[in-house]
Amino acid sequence: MGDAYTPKKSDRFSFGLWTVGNVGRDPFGDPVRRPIPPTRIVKRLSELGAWGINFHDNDLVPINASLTQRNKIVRDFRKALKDYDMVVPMATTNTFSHPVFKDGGFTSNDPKVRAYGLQKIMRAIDLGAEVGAKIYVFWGGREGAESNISKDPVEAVKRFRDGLNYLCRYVRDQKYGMKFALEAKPNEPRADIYFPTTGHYLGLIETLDYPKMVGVNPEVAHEHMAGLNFHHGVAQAMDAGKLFHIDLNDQRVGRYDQDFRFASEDYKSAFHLVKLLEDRKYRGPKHFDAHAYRTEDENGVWDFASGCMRSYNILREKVKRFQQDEEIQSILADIAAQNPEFEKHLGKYSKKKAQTLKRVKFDIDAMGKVGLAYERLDQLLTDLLLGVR
Ligand code: GCO
Ligand code: MN
Ligand code: MN
Repeated sequence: MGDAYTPKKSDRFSFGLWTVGNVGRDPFGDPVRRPIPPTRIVKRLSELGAWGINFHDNDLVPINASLTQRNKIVRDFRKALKDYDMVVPMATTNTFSHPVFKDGGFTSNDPKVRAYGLQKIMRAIDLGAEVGAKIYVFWGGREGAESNISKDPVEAVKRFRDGLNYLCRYVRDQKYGMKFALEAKPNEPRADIYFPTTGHYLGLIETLDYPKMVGVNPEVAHEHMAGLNFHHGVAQAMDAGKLFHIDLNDQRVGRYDQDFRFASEDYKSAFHLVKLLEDRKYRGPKHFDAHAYRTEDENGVWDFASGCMRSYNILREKVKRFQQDEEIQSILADIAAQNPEFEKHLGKYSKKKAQTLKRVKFDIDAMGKVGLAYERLDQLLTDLLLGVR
């Protein structure tokens, strides 16, 4: 059964144990769902057409587990992966739940906490390597402040860099062949988190000891929380060769961190994103970092998971139609039309070119009067997205 939008393994869709496993706790209310055992999550997601499952160390192994318990949990999980043909594309560490991390891991003022943070991350990296994860995500949810007098922000950046450099060397030493992906967020749980946007991380990466090992993991909701255009940020990451991973979900601007089903709120932004990923042949994991509404029981969780993947595939189909639409394509061709008379002035600088360009006469009033017909183009897109084209 199924239709053209039914997900397939080749779509490379992944979820986190913490996403479908979300129990619906919020700052005002208790859990509404019971935890789903990781092995059942693997089975159900695979049946729905997902390809990968990601986790934080403690989504799989409780923080206080003994070594024997840990090894049994990991054994059972690996068996489920094999039985249901699922992979672990990405792993990460929980450096935010335990009270020890209340003032951050990497950026805590207390060296004892920073040392424990490194130890926990190294153990989590070992766990990730054991199940084949090739991408390791760093989301510094507690790396921030409420009282900005409590930490020197330059020192915080330095500590963050020191931590990443240390761990890059650890991964190289162990020959794990992993890459790191840094995930920005402006706030929540901290009032302000360091490195609030993907662009901030792109800046940091170039200052690291092994910049080639490190890229970004942009998340729709996080950039929308900051009021930014998500697909522009993703484009910049692509341009820098740094789009190692992506967190897909949805979010209304100006709200709390909603983590809604992908494309449930803003179809148009989601279309632009899918178009960018498809046009540019992004082949990394497409990870849904979202969760079911708090109103749902476990059935609702699987409806949520199917919905994320289905919406991506519907939008991918819309991208195809957009590319095959003759009227739209002819407008785009007009927009992209070359003008050799002026192209020759652009591109690489030379002294001669600059001298020539400085003498060219431009009729800026005439140039300013030309209408660009973007209204028509955008309405055609709207017709297409709303299903009347
Ligand atoms: C959030 C974040 C997390 C991270 C996860 C992976 O807002 O809570 O998006 O879900 O993506 O910790 O490192
Ligand atoms: Mn998030
Ligand atoms: Mn995320």
